[in-house]
Amino acid sequence: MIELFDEGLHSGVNLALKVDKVLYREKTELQDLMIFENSTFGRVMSLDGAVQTTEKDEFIYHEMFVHVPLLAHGAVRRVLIIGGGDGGAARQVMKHQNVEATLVDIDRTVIELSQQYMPTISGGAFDDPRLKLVIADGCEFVRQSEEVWEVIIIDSTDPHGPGEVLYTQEFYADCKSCLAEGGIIVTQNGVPFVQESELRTSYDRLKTLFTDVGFYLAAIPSYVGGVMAYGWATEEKRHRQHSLATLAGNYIGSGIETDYYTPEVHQAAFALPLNIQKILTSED
Ligand code: AG3
Repeated sequence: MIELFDEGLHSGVNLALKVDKVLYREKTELQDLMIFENSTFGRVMSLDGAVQTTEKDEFIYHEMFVHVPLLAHGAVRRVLIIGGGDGGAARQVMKHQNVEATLVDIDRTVIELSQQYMPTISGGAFDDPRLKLVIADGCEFVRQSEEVWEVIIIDSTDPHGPGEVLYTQEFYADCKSCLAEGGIIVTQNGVPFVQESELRTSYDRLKTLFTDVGFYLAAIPSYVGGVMAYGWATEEKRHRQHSLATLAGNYIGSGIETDYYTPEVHQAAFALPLNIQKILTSED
């Protein structure tokens, strides 16, 4: 009998993945976590029935999450990652020399199991002395922290369950107070085609707080429904207007190696198709 992982994240469309082998399954006090093997995606991690990351396509998600803000900013020394317990974003951040990061995740189990079952995703980032790990509620952390960071990456689950608070106005405001001058916040903002209202809600909330708010796109094969949107919020408009030459200079200067990111892809990712623009501007 073929076992199927049936995502059920959205009401009208379901992602079904063949489960070749279940490697781990546990309901922690926080989340229902499963790691299984699939012939297309390699090892897959799901939380509360939603695919979080897979060995084969995580590079797209994490490269775009990290290198777009870091290379747009151009002078990042300190990065804060909220969530991201699989270590994928951390690994991309660690590619940048002279950058240190703090990763705050609420669930230690996610970190431990990712390292055990999907070690290529963090690729040793958790052993890097430049990465500081904090097990805590991201909301509490930014509310209380007096430190500042040039880039804050909100690598959360979708806005249901424990991740929901990471989409509130209060949380965004607390993040803003942890941003260095000219800093950038990037968020995981779902797949617009199937999560219209989530995109619009984040946009409206961020707009009340930041001068420049936008989204950029990438298609993540294991996220059903088309391209996903990353939120972008900053007081420094110029970070979104760099020429290709500037981005290429920053990319080459950083010395990082990538498999998806290029300066051209970076620039193009900010072009929003009309249907997505309309989600942001419609009056209802
Ligand atoms: N965070 C994003 C999960 C999005 C899930 N959505 C979906 N399957 N459509 C994942 C954490 C990766 N570091």
